[in-house]
Amino acid sequence: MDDKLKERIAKHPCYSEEAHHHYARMHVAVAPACNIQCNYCNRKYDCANESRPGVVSELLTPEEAAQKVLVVAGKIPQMTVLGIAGPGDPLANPEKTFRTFELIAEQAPDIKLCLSTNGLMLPEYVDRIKELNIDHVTITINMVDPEIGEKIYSWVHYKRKRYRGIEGARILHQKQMEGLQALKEADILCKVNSVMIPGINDKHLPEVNQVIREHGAFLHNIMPLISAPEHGTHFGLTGQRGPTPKELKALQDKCSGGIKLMRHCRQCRADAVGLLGEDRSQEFTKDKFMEMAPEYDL
Ligand code: CLF
Ligand code: SF4
Repeated sequence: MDDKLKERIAKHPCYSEEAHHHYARMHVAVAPACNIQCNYCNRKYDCANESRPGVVSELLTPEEAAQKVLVVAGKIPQMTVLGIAGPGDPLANPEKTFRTFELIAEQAPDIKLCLSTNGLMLPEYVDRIKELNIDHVTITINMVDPEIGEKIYSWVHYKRKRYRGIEGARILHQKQMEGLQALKEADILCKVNSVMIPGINDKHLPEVNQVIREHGAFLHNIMPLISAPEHGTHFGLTGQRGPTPKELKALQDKCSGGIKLMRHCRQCRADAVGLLGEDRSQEFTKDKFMEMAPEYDL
């Protein structure tokens, strides 16, 4: 890895395993809507692409979110990264997401901006992402074969139309690949998250690993499906199980020859605050952070 690249990831706790011991990230939950339906997600909870299923985050307006970031930055100096990862898909809520990033870039220019998306709308927004200096983007890619995709996604809502089954999976796949390519061309670092779903995409993920490597992804994070019947997801209700730690490790080992694999993901909440694995979100609920800094009036 060259020095310039090292510098770009040095303070990002997800992109650099080393950094996660010293630097913290926070998420702000500003993006409630979603444009696809993953079978492992229940919309009552946070986006399960980049978070722990079954968690409900406190939704904020962009102005409240910016205020929260300023308060947290004052209290946790190691907080170097602000991510938007839900509770729905950030790019299905472009106004709210980009307004939040703009406010933060104005008020706290040292904080790195990070975005996580299912990728459906990514090709439309790569220019905007570049303009705003968002240097880290995660796409959740669970398949590169729409026949597998149709078992993972029940529908995709694209340009005012809902597509079911393989048709929806095809559109999602195409947009994810275009988005990945566009990020590479714009020189934005891209991490890919994949949810490992035994019996559905577990044998297919080495191929996903290879394809994303060829398309220039920087890091691959294979996460286990967390499927509990009480979360009310399609997979939870149909008895789809998640992988055992041993199965997950075996798959990660199998994929470890190519691009770098992330193995320290903690499946955060859409309003996570603190070091990875540390949950300080309850210290900064809306009531609390509003009181901590009434002088910030955006
Ligand atoms: Fe957040 Fe995601 Fe950015 Fe990190 S989380 S938007 S890349 S700042 Fe990190 Fe959390 Fe794992 Fe995500 S540990 S769930 S990989
Ligand atoms: Fe749920 Fe996220 Fe999938 Fe949307 S992209 S259905 S919020 S897991």
